[in-house]
Amino acid sequence: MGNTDNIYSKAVENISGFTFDEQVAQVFPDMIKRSVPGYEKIIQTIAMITKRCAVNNSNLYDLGCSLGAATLSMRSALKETTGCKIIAVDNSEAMVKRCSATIASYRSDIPVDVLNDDICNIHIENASVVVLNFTLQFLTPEKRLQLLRNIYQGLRPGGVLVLSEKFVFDDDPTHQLLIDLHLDFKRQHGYSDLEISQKRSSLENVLIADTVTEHYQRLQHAGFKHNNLWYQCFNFGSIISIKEKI
Ligand code: GEK
Repeated sequence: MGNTDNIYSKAVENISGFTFDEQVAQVFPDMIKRSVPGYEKIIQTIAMITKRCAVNNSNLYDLGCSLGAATLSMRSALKETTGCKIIAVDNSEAMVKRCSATIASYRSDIPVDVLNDDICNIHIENASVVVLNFTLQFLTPEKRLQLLRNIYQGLRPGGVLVLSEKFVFDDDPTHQLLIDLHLDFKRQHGYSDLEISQKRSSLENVLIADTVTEHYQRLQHAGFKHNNLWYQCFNFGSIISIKEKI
């Protein structure tokens, strides 16, 4: 059993900006399942996408890997391929330490490199599958396009990017309703109104969400011509982007 997230359960006078430190890493699996509607569905489906899209002798990337849930999902789907390698990257030392230990504890012949680095510094090459599962939203908006360009350049023809994000909506009533449904989801999963509001303050200016249209436009600027939502629950969802075959 993992640890329960009660980081924001007591009232704090000055809420500081959210960071992926040791305290967060300790409770992360519980936190993300209780905070992100559809998280487990997306992790499971990453295995299905991998099974269909990974090709022999290619690289797979998990950018902003946290504890490696998407890496493990991809690795479970690579049994019929040869010569594949997974590169998992996170700039939180606490996450990377735990991620490496978790990955090493499962037996597999598929190599995984876990790197403690900024995903903006990573050279993507010979990639068949790239996963950005709820990570792009934590980059400053100016860095997002360059990262997507790097990913597009490093993908093989026919390769795919799975981009999962929290969204905002231009249409006000839709935006408000989907946010309220997300808050209900968190309450249903045992978070108090105090926890919800303190977490929201800590994420302000740290998690900057875009509209689905802004994502499509940025993906197109980066080179991707084939972009579509494959999953959405309330204000969270996942886009699949395909690099054209030659
Ligand atoms: C999962 N994908 O379980 N470079 C590297 N890592 C970064 C950067 C950066 N510039 N910015 C943020 N991170 C995971 C969940 S969590 C999503 C991803 C969430 C890392 C950060 O340290 C954290 O581990 C992760 O991105 C975001 O499928 O907590 O909402």
